[in-house]
Amino acid sequence: MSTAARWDIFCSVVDHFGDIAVSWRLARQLHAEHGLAVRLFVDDLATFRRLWPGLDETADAQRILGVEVLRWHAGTRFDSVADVVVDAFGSRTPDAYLERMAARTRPPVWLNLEYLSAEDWIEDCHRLASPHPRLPLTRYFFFPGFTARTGGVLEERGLASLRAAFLADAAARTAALENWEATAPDPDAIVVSLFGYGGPAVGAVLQAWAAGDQSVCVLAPEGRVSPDIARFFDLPRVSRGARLRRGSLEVQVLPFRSQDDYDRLLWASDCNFVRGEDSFVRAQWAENPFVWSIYLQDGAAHWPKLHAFLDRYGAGLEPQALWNVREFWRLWNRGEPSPEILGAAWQRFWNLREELQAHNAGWAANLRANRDLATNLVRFAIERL
Ligand code: TRH
Repeated sequence: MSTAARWDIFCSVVDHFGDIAVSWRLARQLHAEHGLAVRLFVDDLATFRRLWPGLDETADAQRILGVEVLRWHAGTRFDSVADVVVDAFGSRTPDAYLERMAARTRPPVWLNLEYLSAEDWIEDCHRLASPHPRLPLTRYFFFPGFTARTGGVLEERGLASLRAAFLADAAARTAALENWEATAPDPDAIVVSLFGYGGPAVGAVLQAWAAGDQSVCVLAPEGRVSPDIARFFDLPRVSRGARLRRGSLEVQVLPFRSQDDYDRLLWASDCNFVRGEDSFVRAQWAENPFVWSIYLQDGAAHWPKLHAFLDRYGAGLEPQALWNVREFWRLWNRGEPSPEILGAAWQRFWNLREELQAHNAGWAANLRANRDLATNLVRFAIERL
């Protein structure tokens, strides 16, 4: 084992799934691909269990896929510190732990894993050192991102081959949809996976699809969009198993499944509506046309982030094509309530599907050239030990 063999990741779940989604993916990968002993401290096992149904919500300590998962609360006692310590997304390493870090002759490498962004400034802040105000410790900013001057994004080794094998095997698609409890969509339907934060744009796009000429089959895991689906179909609520039709539209409400299952849902769909951070990245690895619901931030800080991504991602597209993508994404994130406006923008977006599919393959190849986030973190840590 190397001197950077023991890693502790602290994950405080702020809301939704993104914090634990990324922390868990990272922890698994550090152990499976880099042979590291990883402890994942999490303050919300109930949310974690949604992504990993085998997890025991009541256990203070459990080992999953070789990762030691520990419940983290105010009374957590730390018997040891690791060689590398990661604060995921603003999680604060507890003071008692920091004191122990500082007491070591050679303090651990301490990393602040930041949120993903395509903005230029992150390249300047990536890898910057920030001294602790009191203790002899330095924390380094580590920014995931889309360029070679950032930490990259998470991608497990072999993911591309898994996807290629899935796409080459029609039976695998059928099996995946069955596993999601979905019934086979009409063969000529556009299959859309729908994951988002909900709001008036959901009803508007459903209306546009229902009124359109082309069949659309929406596969929607239960969650924030469910009330909007129910409202559209004049129902008090919808839950998994619901099959609803209006005009050219079919909506299937699915269960919420594991992260690995979710990848297969993205691969099996023609177009993916995703959100936040982790599903957004997975849609990029899926390479199908995708639409991003960005996580809303105070002071509308999410808009520059959305456009920064589109500027980078769309650099290789024809200007008119990029305009069409930007317009649909902008209206979707604005919560555009008019089915006519949103439907027309969707049509312009969907007319680009072949161009986008080809473009996304190139985009994924470029991301891969930056190396994956876990490998970049490991290299950075080794340099500093
Ligand atoms: O849940 P999110 O909205 O998380 C957000 C973002 O990360 C945001 O940036 C952050 O600030 C906020 O949390 C606190 O979206 P995200 O990041 O896509 O995470 C969702 C995870 O859920 C992702 O790993 C995919 C997974 N998932 C499943 O495992 N099964 C499912 O059925 C579905 C629909 C999703």
